[in-house]
Amino acid sequence: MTLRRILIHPDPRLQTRCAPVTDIAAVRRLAEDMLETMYDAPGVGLAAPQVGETVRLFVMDCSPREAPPRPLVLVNPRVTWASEETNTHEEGCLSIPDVYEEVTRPARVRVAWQDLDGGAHEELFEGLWATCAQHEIDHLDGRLFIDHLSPLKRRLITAKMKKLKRMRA
Ligand code: K1U
Ligand code: ZN
Repeated sequence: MTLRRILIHPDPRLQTRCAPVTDIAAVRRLAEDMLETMYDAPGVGLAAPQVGETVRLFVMDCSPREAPPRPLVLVNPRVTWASEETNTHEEGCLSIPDVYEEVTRPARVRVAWQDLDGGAHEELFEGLWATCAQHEIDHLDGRLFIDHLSPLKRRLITAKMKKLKRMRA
């Protein structure tokens, strides 16, 4: 397994609507690398465009530290139902380091996806799992959590990330 470099906003690959995965065998290695990269970061989720691959795949593990790990790989995920009740959660993003802002989203979502053997799954997520799944599906649609904020906050955060990228270059 290989650690992949995580892209920092702004980057056109983070603003791209990703293509469906058609050959699941071809993304097995990518998924393994993404899980390793997510745990190493550390993070609770990671979407393929964050490592430069614009395909509809994300990984997540929002299990509490004291619980056994539950690594999930979601290929071609889609929200099939969202609750009317909302939840406001502080979000971060591995592509926008050290920025945390509150975002309001549906409190519960049902998500359908394929696993790495092509098997079909559907599950109701709540709490951090629901927030993270929606954050990651946003990534697959070229949206970042800062797109849920005011234009002024978004501009300030984008300027901060441009400066960070210049310093790192
Ligand atoms: O997609 C990403 O950039 C990953 C992101 C997912 C996420 C976090 C919080 C709310 C919604 C979505 C992260 O994992 S940021 C890092 C983080 O939240 C975290 C890191 C270590 C332990 C626990 C959480
Ligand atoms: Zn993110």
